[in-house]
Amino acid sequence: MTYRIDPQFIAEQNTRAHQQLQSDYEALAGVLSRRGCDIETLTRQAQAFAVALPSWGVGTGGTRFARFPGHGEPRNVFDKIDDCGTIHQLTRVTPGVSLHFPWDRTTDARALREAATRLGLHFDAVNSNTFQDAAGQAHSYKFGSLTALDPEVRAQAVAHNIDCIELGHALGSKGLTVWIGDGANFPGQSNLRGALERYLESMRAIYAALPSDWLVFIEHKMFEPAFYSTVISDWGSSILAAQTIGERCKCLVDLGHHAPNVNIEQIVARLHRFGKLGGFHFNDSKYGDDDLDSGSINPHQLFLVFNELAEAEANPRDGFNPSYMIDQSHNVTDPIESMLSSAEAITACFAKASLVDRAALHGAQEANDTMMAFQALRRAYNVDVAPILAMARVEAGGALDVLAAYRASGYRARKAQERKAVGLGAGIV
Ligand code: LRH
Ligand code: MN
Repeated sequence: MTYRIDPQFIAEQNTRAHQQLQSDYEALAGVLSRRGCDIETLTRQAQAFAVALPSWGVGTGGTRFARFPGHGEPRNVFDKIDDCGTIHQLTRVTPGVSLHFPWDRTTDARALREAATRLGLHFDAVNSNTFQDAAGQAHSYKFGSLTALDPEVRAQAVAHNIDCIELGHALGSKGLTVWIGDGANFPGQSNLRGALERYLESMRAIYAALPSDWLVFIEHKMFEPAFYSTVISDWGSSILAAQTIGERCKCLVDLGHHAPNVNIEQIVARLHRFGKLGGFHFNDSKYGDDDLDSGSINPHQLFLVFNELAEAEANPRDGFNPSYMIDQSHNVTDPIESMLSSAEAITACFAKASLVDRAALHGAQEANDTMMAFQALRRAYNVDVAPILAMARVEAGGALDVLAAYRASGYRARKAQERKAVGLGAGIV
């Protein structure tokens, strides 16, 4: 029997700080009611919010230079699910897990699905992987996968994606995320037009295999591993491909996949306008695809993204149901602590965006009152919503202070006992 944090322990931890929370909550309720906002409504909304965890995020990540694994690293997908279950037990906002194949391949989908269900988890979109050569693979992806010149390589990559759909289907997932590293390192190396045509041909074959209630997400990325050109390098390539491939092909925005200072919230507004906003990989970055903790570098940008999502939800285009997922690499922190902190940062930006006085914002916009339009956003951004998020968690059986409860539980030390030193890495290397 693997160690789980005792719900009674969490309740005892909460009791110690509940009085302080109650008074902070009532004080905030007063501030918000003077603004015509009902704190109970916001607390319900925060409770209903959900963001999925990346299975690869509970293992220590690394770079091409090195990876420094921590104690109690997950050894396999069942350990990863256990850790995701602990994050959801404390936050109550991370019921979904996004798996990556072949990293999370299992021969017993039923057992995995049952293990997830026992932990109150379900499987969000699955991720294919044609950016690495798996053991025993017939053809290498050195010169591309879905866009490779060799039709056998393309067929192998398409077959892998269809395999991911079948495994995901057995696990109850309803989506496939396709990110490929295909591109070139030298001018002239790749025929830029031909590569896109091969991409569209391969994606059509994957789309044809999609169950009728599934979506496929195209994830664009400016560079890396290719350093001169990437086949699906930006939102423009992604939306045109998605429009060409089909109705249930949508665009996924990984916040770290853009050049520094790109206006990502405007990309969100554009993708939504054309009915192609499929989902997100939340993280943060300062330079490249750093996969740092969400909101750790530029929390205001994350808030502005959620502000556009609130606008989109208020103006739905054939339904508004984007998939929210975290995609981070935890190289120097306890991965569980990073995801606890990131889930809080993401939910906080969602709650702050719900606090924007949209009538005041739109009124100021239509009056070209620049300062008051900006202030409508800033007033919401400046609200410390921590009491709302803590109350939402406590009322849902989670932890008032997720990091304090996690550390006090000794979960990591217990897992270090249970999971004697492992060889294989569970995080991104
Ligand atoms: C590519 C990416 C993609 C995943 C990988 C782990 O940079 O964001 O979403 O497949 O990271
Ligand atoms: Mn990603």
